Amino acid sequence: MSRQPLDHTSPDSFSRRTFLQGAGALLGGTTVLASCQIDQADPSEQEGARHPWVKDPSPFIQHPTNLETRLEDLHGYVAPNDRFFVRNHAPTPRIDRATYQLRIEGDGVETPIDLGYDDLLRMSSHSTLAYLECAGNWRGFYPEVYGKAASGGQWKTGAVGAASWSGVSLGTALERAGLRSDAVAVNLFGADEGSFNRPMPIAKALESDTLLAYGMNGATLPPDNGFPVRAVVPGWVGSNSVKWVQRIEVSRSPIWTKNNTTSYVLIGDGWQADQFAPADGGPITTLNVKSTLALPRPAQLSAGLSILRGFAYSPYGRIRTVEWRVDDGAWAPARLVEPILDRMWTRFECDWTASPGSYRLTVRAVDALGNGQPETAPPNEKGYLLNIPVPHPVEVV
Ligand SMILES: Nc1nc2c(c(=O)[nH]1)N[C@H]1C(S)=C(S)[C@@H](COP(=O)(O)O)O[C@H]1N2
Ligand SMILES: [Mo]
Repeated sequence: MSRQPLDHTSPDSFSRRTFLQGAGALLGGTTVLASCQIDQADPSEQEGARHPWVKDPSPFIQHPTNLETRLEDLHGYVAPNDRFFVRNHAPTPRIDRATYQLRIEGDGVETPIDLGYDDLLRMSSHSTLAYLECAGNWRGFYPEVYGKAASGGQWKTGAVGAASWSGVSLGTALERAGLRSDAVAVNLFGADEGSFNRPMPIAKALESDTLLAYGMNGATLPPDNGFPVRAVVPGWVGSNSVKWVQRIEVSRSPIWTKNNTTSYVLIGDGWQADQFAPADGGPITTLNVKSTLALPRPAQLSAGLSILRGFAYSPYGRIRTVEWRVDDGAWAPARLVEPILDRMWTRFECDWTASPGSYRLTVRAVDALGNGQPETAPPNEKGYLLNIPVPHPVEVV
């Protein structure tokens, strides 16, 4: 298997490349770039049919079909695979990689093709570090922010995770089928019940970091996170990162499906809908800037000095500043922890000497382009993309 040079076109590419070369140490000694190191054991053989997921759910906040990460459990740069959140619309399908086939078809390609798992492993590999976040992350704060719950999973802050992903650039796979120059949209379908799918425009599909990934943090993709092959669409809402991809449709006309007309759209006063027909509202694509403390909610701390930790992230560029404050006090800068890369989360720390009492701690972030978190924003029916800073309750004893 050839090891390809990284192909990053962003201005941050140099430091990202430097980081990737040193990433083995941070990721527990595995070499993230060499896809030939992918563990050959078949995770689909594991036990676990009792749950709609396969991984041990005990470290997570459990929702009916979803597993929410406890951010306070993360102590490294990436979220380990056994702590990475799971968002499932249907139970995790068990797929045998020996018989797995990925179909690429549609009027946007010259020749429909089928690719097996080994075909993908033999293609040029591409790795990237990126965070994934569910559009509904923080939805559980709707009652305290807007006085009313929004429909959907009541996530707090743990429907987000960062990982190193390895696989094949989606564009490289599409080229195998003879991508037509007049193709405009790509839809990816999962092998789960209901065949979860969400389209994206061809330009996003052809970004080199838009992947068909088979590796995660130097290991084989876990079943719950998409084994054998998932999409990774950095910077875009998690729903575009379709798991268990088994069919790709390339089209010469825009594609409208449930997941860009009635779901994953912004509906409500203050959100323009008319211009998005046939969708009920604007389909959400790019994520937004957020920051959060990595503490249980509510948190309990001992009086004296605490080093508070957290994560800040932006889909647009690197995090430039994180600020924090106690109750309605003055904002103070938090300390950013290297590495600080675009499309990854950045860890931050705040030193806090506190005496016993009840407090509300708030954090807010700004990225290198000046994007930050708003003081106010209109709610939307499905509770997507909330990024108003929400105070974190802390009890000091
Ligand atoms: N096939 C399939 N892909 C899917 C989903 C799904 O239910 N089925 N959920 C999507 C959503 S809404 C999110 S947020 C991400 C979550 O990825 P994860 O479960 O690996 O954290 O997967 C996306 N891909
Ligand atoms: Mo999601």
